[in-house]
Amino acid sequence: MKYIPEPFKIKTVEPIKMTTREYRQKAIKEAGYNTFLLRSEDVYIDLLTDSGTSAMSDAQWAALQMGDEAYAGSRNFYDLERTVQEVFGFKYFVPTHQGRAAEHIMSKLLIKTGDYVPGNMYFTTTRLHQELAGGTFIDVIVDEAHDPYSRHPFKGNVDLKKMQKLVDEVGAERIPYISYETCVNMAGGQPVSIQNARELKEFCDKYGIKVMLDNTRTIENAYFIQQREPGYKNKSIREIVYELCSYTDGCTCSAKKDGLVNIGGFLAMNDEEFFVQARAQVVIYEGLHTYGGMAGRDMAALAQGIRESVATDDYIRYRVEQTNYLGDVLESYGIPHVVPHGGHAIFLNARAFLPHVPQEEFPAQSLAAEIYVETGVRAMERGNVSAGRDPVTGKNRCPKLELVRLTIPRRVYTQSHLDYAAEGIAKLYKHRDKIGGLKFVFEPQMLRFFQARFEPLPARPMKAEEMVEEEHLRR
Ligand code: P71
Repeated sequence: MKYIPEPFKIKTVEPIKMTTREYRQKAIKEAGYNTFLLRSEDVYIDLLTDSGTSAMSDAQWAALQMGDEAYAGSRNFYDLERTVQEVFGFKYFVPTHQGRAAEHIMSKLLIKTGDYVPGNMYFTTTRLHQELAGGTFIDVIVDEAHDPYSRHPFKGNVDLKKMQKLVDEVGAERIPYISYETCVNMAGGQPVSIQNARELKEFCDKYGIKVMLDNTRTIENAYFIQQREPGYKNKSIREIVYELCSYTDGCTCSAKKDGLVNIGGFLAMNDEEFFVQARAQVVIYEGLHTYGGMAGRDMAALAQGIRESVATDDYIRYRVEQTNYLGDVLESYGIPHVVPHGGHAIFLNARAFLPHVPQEEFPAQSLAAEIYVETGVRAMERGNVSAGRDPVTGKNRCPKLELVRLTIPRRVYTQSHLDYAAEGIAKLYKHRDKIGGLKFVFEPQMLRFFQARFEPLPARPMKAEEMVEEEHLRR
């Protein structure tokens, strides 16, 4: 069978609203052409993010009822701690309310002013916390990751030559750790290989650099390893996850993704001293170290979610293949997007979709707004607006990847929802020459993409050479 049918049936439904084009035109204008500022009730199919948007299982809803809401020493904490230890293999566990809180604590503790923090591509919140702690982020992902059409099977891998260059230039003592992300979000949900993890760990051990995993999408990454890496076909997802984590010294995690819950996160590590310090920080910023910003019931649902994510391989196969399905349908319409397809989302290539809109006029932001007007589907910009300004030069960073992310919430939408989204985007593609760029009317200083507001600029006619460039980009 080409596509994997849902390994569950639907027990509770939530009605969603169809709106008219006129209604959506008004709504997006009021939202300053920023899909983050739309009201969710005005959205038909919400592909903004896979973060905190999962449908929980009946066992997770039952677990909620078993929440022990004691201020200290909740039994759900001990259950969650044991689950994290068993599934990911780290010795120590510190709960936080979500991923960026774990990043905040880790960055504060490990980074000193003037340090460098390499990573396999930036993530917005991760890099910001590194910068706020006085560090500088250095991209050490393989070059293929910046090419939307490279078919490299592990576009998330770290390029060890880039690591060596950084060590030679700044000295290992100024590199406290590497932030190593699984299924690299900003690269299009692209996985790392076990071999790369193993080699990276050997390299870092030689220089006394910690490998800190961004564990947000490790379950999805394990599925790609099972499918693509020699020697892993007969290993279970659970075994692969455990082995991958064994090549790292600890992790931050936004549990709102692969953890199958609506809120939650954690920090985990093998180093006792780091653990003691992290536990001391969590009580300042999050809450007591036995809840870290989560309610007892949230921890119960998360422990159950983690167990479900690795209990059988059926769930994750369906999950990643559903994303692949959307990519294949878009491909059949000739819509330019990042390949190979990622685990959690399909990323449209806005530079190729709108070659007549210069990157300084935010083509991906504009495309996300137009997709909403055309279809009622909400997507997210992942391009020049997300990348922000360079703190030194103050210039827009203009990343190579100018993308619109169609993100699939876990266990929420059916194949027909995805067919509808793809068909609408194909319709928009036919009159894409009518779409213009945007200009800022309100630009927040940090993480500007969340609250920025824009106004439309007139569409410039598409020139013949831009059409050619677009053909080239699609190859
Ligand atoms: C996503 C999110 C949520 C988000 C965050 C920032 C801008 C837009 C959307 C969150 C991640 C993530 C990775 C790899 C850490 C976090 C922060 N992703 N690492 O993709 O993808 O976790 O949101 O729980 O604080 O929509 P947090």
